[in-house]
Amino acid sequence: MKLGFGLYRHQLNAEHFRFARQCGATHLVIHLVDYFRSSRRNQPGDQPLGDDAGWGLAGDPDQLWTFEEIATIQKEAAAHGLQIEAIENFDPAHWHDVLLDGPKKAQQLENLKTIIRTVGRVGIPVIGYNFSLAGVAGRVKGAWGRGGAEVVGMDGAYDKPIPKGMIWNMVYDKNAPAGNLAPITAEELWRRHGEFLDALIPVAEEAGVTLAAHPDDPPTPTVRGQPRLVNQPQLYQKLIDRRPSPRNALEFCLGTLAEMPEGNIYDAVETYSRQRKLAYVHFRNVRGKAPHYQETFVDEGDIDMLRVLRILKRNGFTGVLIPDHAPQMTCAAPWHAGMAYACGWMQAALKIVETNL
Ligand SMILES: [Mn+2]
Repeated sequence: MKLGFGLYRHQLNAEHFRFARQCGATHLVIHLVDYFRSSRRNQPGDQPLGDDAGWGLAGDPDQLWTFEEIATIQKEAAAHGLQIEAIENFDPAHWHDVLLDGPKKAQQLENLKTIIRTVGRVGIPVIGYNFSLAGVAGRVKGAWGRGGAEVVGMDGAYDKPIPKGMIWNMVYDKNAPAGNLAPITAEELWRRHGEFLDALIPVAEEAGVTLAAHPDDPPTPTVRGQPRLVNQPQLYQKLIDRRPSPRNALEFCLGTLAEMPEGNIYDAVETYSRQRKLAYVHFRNVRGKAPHYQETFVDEGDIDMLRVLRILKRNGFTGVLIPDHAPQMTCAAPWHAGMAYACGWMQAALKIVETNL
């Protein structure tokens, strides 16, 4: 197994590449969507949190990520000893009508095909995505971690409707008419996702790129009044079975899966790693169940992370694990300290498991 590190768009620079490598990472998962450009609430020194207005403006609908742009980042990362394992998340500007079943759907499926082919040409093996209308919304922050560390969590359901012009917690049309998105059913969301897979998996197979689905974070039955796709561990199986292919796989988020009210995290790790469906892992711990849970330090929450690593090892998982989010630690660099702590713990845990101690 390999230690990876997730970097947001504004962190794709030499300073952060060096920091990730110093933490022991050999691989990167990078975000090309900028969640910090225009949000009132998202702080560049923490994970994005947002408010009712989401994470600010989506990107340029007419500007798809180019080969040159991605290859340049890849080259710079390589110069720092880091290999890019995945690009995480599509830009809502490029696929809002795929999620919404809107008038630009056909054109935007072509956008996604172009992006998949480009990423394949650069040589990055995975694209992580989250097929969700509300996206990652409804979470709050508090000093709930060990020693009063500031962490993110959920304190009750969040069902304030999504305003028109917003999708996936970002604004893709700031001139949208007033009013809210009409709620859809879970069946309709699954139908849209099935069409997405049918259109894109053949292209992903050809391009040599795995599409990896993140479960719904937070995994409540609805967020902002809209259904979730994967908010219980067994729904991952439905997603896999909808279009069987080695390129239809999972961005396996331990924290989100453990937040789910049903199932058991160890069974989920066993079931999906045995099927070799884990493209990469978000290695994050949590306390409680949605809609009342808190993220924790990696060694503090409900999940026995060593037990998880032993299951992964037994089932032959050799892929990348990234810390996902970490608590903010009280010092001059709260994000850096939290991430470094997580990486140090993971390095030691991986050594123990890989050498059968
Ligand atoms: Mn995650």
